[in-house]
Amino acid sequence: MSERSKVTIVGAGATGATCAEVLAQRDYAEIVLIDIKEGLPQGKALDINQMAPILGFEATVSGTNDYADTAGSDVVVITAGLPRQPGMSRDDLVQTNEKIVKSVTEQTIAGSPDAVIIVLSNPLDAMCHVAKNVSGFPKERVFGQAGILDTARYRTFIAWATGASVKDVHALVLGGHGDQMVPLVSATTVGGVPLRKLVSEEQIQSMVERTAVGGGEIVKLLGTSAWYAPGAACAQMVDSVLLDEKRVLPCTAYLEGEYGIDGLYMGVPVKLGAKGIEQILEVDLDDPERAALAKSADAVRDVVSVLST
Ligand code: 2OP
Repeated sequence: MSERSKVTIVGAGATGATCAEVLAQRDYAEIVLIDIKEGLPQGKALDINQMAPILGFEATVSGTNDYADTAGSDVVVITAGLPRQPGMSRDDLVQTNEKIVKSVTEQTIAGSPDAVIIVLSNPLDAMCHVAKNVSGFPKERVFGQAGILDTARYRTFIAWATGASVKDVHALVLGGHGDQMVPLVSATTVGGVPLRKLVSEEQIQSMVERTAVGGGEIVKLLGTSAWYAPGAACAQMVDSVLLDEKRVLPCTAYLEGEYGIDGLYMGVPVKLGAKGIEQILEVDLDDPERAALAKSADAVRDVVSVLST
């Protein structure tokens, strides 16, 4: 009987497998990769396990098509669903992915009623609503990954523009995981120095715009959605929960009045620990940022309104 925490990753596509690979290398969890496609999770799990002797971690990943094997999970990561193809917005996926997220949520919570659920499937904000409504779990235990990825894109562009280490770029992207997301320029610093002191307003605007369409830029290049950074972002959230790290990270959380938004999943900074979301933090926004966040909330509401769950 393993003493390790148990993480189930639903969907053994590129994002789910990347999340499993990054988590396996952290070496503290038992990881179950599940997919409807026979052979896919088993094959990827075997391949990741065979990295273990080379990279020096324990081989604790299993692949399955049977939800019984996921029972007793501490965290469930939902990556299942169709990815975007060129010309598609994330919102174009809503009806197909709603059915998939509904079904996998029902099947995973049956054996893992106390799990924390982390959603990655798109359209992300709406799929968080589906997972919460279907599971009936408290909002602290159902949330989504988007802000870490969006912020990582923004931080990368800033590191390139300033020639500084990406480690010293501190930033925050709020809002829905769509083209109306809100990179908070007022809260962006490089080694504590405000971004506006380092680069021109024109450069900042171009980085903000590139961040907002950052997922689409990769879809155009690859013909499908990104997976390395999304998988790693999700693993960072799993770490913070299972290691009770209390990291303050931008995550998609159910808001009930915070930021003036009620009854909607949106990206905001939260403290993540063993209980899931332990606190939602509110930062001061300037007027344009507040207006942009309201616009982003409207865009998320439009997608949520077509859900039947
Ligand atoms: C992205 O932004 C997959 O939505 C994800 O790349």
